[in-house]
Amino acid sequence: MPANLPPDYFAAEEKFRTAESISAKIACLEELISTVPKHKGTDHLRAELRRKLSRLKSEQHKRKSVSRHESEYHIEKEGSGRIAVIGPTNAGKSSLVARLTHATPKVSESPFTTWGPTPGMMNVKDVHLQLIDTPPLSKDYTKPELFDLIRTSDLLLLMLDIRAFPIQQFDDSLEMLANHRIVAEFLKNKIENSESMTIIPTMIVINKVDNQRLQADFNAFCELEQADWPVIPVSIQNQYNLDTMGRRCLEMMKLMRIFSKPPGKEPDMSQPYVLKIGSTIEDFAGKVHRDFLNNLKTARVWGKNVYDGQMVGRDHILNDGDVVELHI
Ligand SMILES: Nc1nc2c(ncn2[C@@H]2O[C@H](COP(=O)(O)OP(=O)(O)OP(=O)(O)O)[C@@H](O)[C@H]2O)c(=O)[nH]1
Ligand SMILES: [Mg+2]
Repeated sequence: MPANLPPDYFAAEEKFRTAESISAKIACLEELISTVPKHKGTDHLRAELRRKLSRLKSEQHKRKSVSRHESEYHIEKEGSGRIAVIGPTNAGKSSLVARLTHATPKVSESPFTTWGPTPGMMNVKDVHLQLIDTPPLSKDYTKPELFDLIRTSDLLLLMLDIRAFPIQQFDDSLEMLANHRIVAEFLKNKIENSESMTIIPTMIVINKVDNQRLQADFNAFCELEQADWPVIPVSIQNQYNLDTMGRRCLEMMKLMRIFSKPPGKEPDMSQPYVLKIGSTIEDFAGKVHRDFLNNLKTARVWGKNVYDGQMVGRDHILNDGDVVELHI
């Protein structure tokens, strides 16, 4: 018997899919279960959702009971990817996280202000990315757990202060990472034994480029270093280049946004599905719902490399910003 699910179900499912913490997931799943009509055709689905709910609840319980012993560096992954903001003291790491998220890490002109990590959520073109403030990379003392946290990140923002010997800061930071077997992706062709290393995409963010003179210093830094790696000048104080930096984060994480259009309706442009660049219609269908993946007959796409509303097959490769209508 077909499930005949109401539109409320798909809206609630979307909320569940994008919920960012265990407690939010539990609340959304409870709402989702309440939208499923009770009849023979939905028995299986309701049982499956209830199983999922009980798994989430026991996970939440487990975390609560161990959290007192857990390191503060053990942070739950949320959003479409994790970015660690790392670098020497006073570079502006906490300022960046405070500016781009709702988190409120302490910012101060005195060195060694931050002693633990603080996660926040950054919104880039409606994609939610976890941005984590971290204590300074310091040769004198850095907790080993910081490197564990770095290893779990999808992207590193190595932040340096243009006014505080950035070349030295750059070399020292990369050396400290290498000592913990972590290598910026742009260096991967220059190292031996890369199999035993954790290689992570890394963008160098040069902060405090507040004026023209400091912009000239930034240009000189790039020239001296012959920078052929991802680097961007920013000023958190003046909000200079922060939007561009966010967009480059998405590019470096190889993420793209795909919008779903129900047949006969306008697409929902406020909530993209986030997929890896190179994903296909089939990957998208799998993200939307297993039913779409299993029963997909055809799809129509509006966007790049297609005519408006062009019919495409399962293996059509999507582009960032495409709108897709799935037909089952
Ligand atoms: N001029 C200028 N100052 C900035 C800018 N961004 C941050 N600062 C200042 O730099 C100082 C250090 O900022 P924080 O964000 O605390 O630096 P941090 O990297 O978190 O430092 P630690 O926690 O010690 O590692 C503060 O006084 C900030 O106000 C900027 O764009 N321009
Ligand atoms: Mg700080």
